[in-house]
Amino acid sequence: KKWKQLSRLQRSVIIFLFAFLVVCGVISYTSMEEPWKSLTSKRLDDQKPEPEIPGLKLANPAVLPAPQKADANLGDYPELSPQRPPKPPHIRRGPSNLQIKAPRRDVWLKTRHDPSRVTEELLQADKEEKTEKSVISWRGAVIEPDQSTEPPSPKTKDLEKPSSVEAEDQKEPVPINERQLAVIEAFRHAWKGYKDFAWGHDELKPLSKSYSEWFGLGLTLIDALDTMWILGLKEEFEEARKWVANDLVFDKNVDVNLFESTIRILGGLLSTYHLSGDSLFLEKAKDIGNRLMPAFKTPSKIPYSDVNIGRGTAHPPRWTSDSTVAEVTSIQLEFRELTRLTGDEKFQKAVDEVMKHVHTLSGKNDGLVPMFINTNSGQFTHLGVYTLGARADSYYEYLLKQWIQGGKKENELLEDYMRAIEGVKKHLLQRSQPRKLTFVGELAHGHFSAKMDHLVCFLPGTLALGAHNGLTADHMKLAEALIKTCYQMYSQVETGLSPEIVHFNLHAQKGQKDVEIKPADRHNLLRPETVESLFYMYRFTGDKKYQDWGWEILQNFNKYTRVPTGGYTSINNVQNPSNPEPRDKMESFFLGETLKYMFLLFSDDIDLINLDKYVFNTEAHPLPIWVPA
Ligand code: DMJ
Repeated sequence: KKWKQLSRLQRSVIIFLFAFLVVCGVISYTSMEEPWKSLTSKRLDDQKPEPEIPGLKLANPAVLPAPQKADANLGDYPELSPQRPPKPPHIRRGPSNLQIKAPRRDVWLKTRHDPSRVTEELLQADKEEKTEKSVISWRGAVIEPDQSTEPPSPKTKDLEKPSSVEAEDQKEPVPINERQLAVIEAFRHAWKGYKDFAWGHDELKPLSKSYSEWFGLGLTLIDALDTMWILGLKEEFEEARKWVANDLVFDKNVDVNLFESTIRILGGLLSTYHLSGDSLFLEKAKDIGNRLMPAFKTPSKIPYSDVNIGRGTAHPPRWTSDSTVAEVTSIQLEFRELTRLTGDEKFQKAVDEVMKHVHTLSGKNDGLVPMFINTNSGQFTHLGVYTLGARADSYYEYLLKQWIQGGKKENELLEDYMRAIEGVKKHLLQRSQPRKLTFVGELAHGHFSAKMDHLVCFLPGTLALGAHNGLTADHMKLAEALIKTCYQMYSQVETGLSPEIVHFNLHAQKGQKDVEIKPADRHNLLRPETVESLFYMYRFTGDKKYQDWGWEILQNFNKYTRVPTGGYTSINNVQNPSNPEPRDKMESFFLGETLKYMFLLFSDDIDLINLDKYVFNTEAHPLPIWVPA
C-alpha cells in the first residue's frame, strides 16, 4: 500500500539504492578468494601465545612438534627435521609403488639449513631430473641414469662401445684400467671352462673337465650373472640369460639348503633384475622365493636348513633339529627385497620374525651369538662357543646391512650390531707375535683360541661400511688393523694365498712367523672375503696399497689355481708352490664374488655400484638401499 503511495521518483531512488547495495555486497564477497580462511586466520591470530602467567600451566599442551635440540642428529632422522623440505622426486623401478632411488641427498643437504631455498632447489632438481632420459643399454633393457651401473666403456675391441645416446647422457665413463682388464681376462678364462665342461650345472671340475651337482640349478651360472653385467661381458650375459629363460626350472624334486640358495640364487636373480631391468629375473626370483617358504613352517618359526623346492616340504639335517645361526640370520636382505618388489608381505614377515626372536634370546655373550639354534624350541644350543668364522659370520654382517638397507631406522639391528662389535673387542681381539697383528680369535667355554678362519676377513669391510654410514671412527681403525692381518694371511704363506684357517702366535719365539697353519687347514677354496674387504677399504680411503695387495692376490690365483684348459681350481696346499695339489673344483663364489670384488677394487669409479645406493648381500649381489621414509 505504502509503496503505491510513493511517487515514481521516490520509487526509482529506492530501487537504485537497493541495487547499488546488492552489487557492492557481491563485489566485496567475491574479492575474498576463500572467505572461510579469514575466519581461520582470525582464530590463529587469537591463538598467539598469551604472556606467561607464573604458576599457570595449560591443561592441554600444544600438539605442535617440539623444536629440535641443536645437537640432534638430523641427518639420520630427517623426518624429525623442523625444516624438512617436501619429499624429493624419485625414479621408480619395477612395480610403480616401489622406489629404489636414493633421495637427492645433494639437494637435501644444501636446503636443510635454509628453508627459503627449498622450493627453488627442488624445482631445479625436478627439472634436471626430467631432462635425464632413460637410456637403452646394450643389454636391451631400460636403465634409469641414476640407478645404472653401466660398466665403464671397455677398451677391448670385442666389447661393445656404449651407444651415442649413452655417451651423451651419462657422465664421462671412467676408463677400464689394465688391472680391471686382467680381471676380465680371468673371468673369461673361468667362464670358458664352465661353458665347455659344466654348462648349466652347479660347479665346474676343471681338471676332470666335468662338473659337480649340489642343487642341480646352474649355481655358477646364476651366481655369475651380475658379475658379467658389471664387467660388461655382453655376449656371455646374453647367452646365460637364454639359459635362465629356457632351461632354469625350479619345479624339481630336489633338496636345497635354504641359506645357500637364498644368497646365491635368490640374491643373484634379484640383483641381476635391478641391474638389467629385465623382468625375467624378477619372475624367477619370485618363483624360487615362494618355493623356499616352507622352510619357515617350524614350531619356533626358526627355519629348517633344507627345503625340497619341488615338493614344498622342509626339514632339518638328518642328525639334528638345529639350524645354523648364520644361516637363519643371513637370508633377510633377499627376502625383504622380494617383499618390496612384489608387495607380498609374507617374505619379509618370515625373516623379520627370525631377527626379532634372535634379538630377544638369552645365551649371547656381550652381543656374540652361539653357532646353533633349535628349530623346535627356538633357543640357542651348544652354548659357550663364540666365533666370527663359520656358522656365525654373516649374522654380524647382516645386522649392519639390514639396518642400511632399511634406511637406518631399525634400531634393534643397530643395537645388536654395536653390542656385538663391543663383544668382539672384549672377548675375541688379540695381537700376534712378533708383528703384533690384530686378529679375531675364538672363545670356547671361557678359553681363548688364537684360531681365525679366512671367513672372518669379511669383518674389516663390514666395519668400514658401518663407519662410512656414520658409526664410530673406532670401527674404521679396527678395520684398518684387521685388513692388514688378512693380507698377512696371504703374504706370509709360500704361495701368497691364504689357507682356510690360521693360528696366530701369541708368544714371541726366534725366527717364528705370526701365522701358523695346521695340515688340515692348508686348503684354499678361492674365497672372496679378503678381496671383499680390500674393495671396501679402497672405496672409503682411496689408499692404493689396498689395490696393490689385491693385485698380488690375483696374480697368485693365476699362478697356482689357473687350469690351462679353462677354469680355476681350489687347492689343497697353499704351502707348497711346486705342488699346491689342485682339488678339481671351482666354487660358484669365485665368479659371483671373488672376481667381482677384484674388478670393483681396481676401479676408480665410485658409481660402479655406488655404496650409498646399493648394499651387497653376503654373496656379493648388490641390492638397492631403500629410500628413507
Ligand atoms: C659365500 O657363499 C658367502 O660369502 C658366505 O657368506 C660365506 N661363504 C662363501 C664364500 O666364502
